[in-house]
Amino acid sequence: MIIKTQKSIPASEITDPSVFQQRRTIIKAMAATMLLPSVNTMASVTKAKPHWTNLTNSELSGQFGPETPAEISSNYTNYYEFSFNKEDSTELAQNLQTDNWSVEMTGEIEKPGIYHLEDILSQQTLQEYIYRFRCVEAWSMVIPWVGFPLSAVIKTVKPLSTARFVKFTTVYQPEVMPKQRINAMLDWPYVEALRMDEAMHPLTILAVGMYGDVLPKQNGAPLRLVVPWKYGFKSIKAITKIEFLKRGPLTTWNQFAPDEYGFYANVNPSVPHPRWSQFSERQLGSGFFTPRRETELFNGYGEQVASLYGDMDLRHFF
Ligand SMILES: Nc1nc2c(c(=O)[nH]1)N[C@H]1C(S)=C(S)[C@@H](COP(=O)(O)O)O[C@H]1N2
Ligand SMILES: [Mo]
Repeated sequence: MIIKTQKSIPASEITDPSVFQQRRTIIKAMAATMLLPSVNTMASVTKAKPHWTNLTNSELSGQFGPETPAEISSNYTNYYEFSFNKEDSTELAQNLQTDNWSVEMTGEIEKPGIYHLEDILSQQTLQEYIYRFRCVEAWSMVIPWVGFPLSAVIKTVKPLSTARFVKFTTVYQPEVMPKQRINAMLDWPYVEALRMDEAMHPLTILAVGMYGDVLPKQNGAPLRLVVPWKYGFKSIKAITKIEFLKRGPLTTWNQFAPDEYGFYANVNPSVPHPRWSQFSERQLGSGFFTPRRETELFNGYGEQVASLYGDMDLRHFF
């Protein structure tokens, strides 16, 4: 997000000593091998090993031309629990504890409980989903996610007819997520939500990887939401809780600035953000002279999702 007011941040929050140490080690390693200290070499130091081979490509994948290079999408991230700066989470997020992950599912369902991620995954078929991704800040990417439909998990917990909204909560680890320790700006933990029919839509996936590898921690490991027709802030990272509710809950960005970040957050070039236009987008990783792309309604997924919104006034329900 582009922040309106930013409180001053104590110096101790800016660089955690262990991260500083890690950075020095990386710099030393680079110096030793005479590599240029570029973003690319930083990524190759921390990159996860290839994890999945033989993934099938989902029929929902689009033909969009070049994917955004992984070096860019994993080193330019929005992860406010770690930093308000897009480059810092690459290192800071490595401290996140993602072992033995579980997801609590509660609320209006027949089978509430705490589910181990491994058990959830053992029931799902992973596929590759090549999707456009559009941030509300007017930049975009094309990402090959690895994941499975959210609807497939929802079916296993047997929602009641009273379940009308699905709320997602990010992990709370203030010991390693520096911004969760200071009460600047946002309320923690990060929360997002979808209407039940949006959550059940086949385009809505839970991702565990990208580019055939496990998700980098800074991109939301071990489990994140991806809703390609909505602005990126809906695609919540590091999910530990999924609740099925009768009423729509408050969500992090909507609560912070309701006039700037709507609950629906459907990509829409004709509804500007109060402080900038949404008419076009900068394509991350494209050349300097590449023109901006004209933003499409529902990020180009209108054929699949427009019917979810019937004759709703998309200016009012933005
Ligand atoms: N928990 C959490 N989830 C989050 C965010 C965040 O700060 N915290 N940022 C959101 C925003 S604004 C965007 S654009 C996407 C960015 O995903 P990426 O960093 O993997 O590109 O994650 C979204 N999910
Ligand atoms: Mo975003």
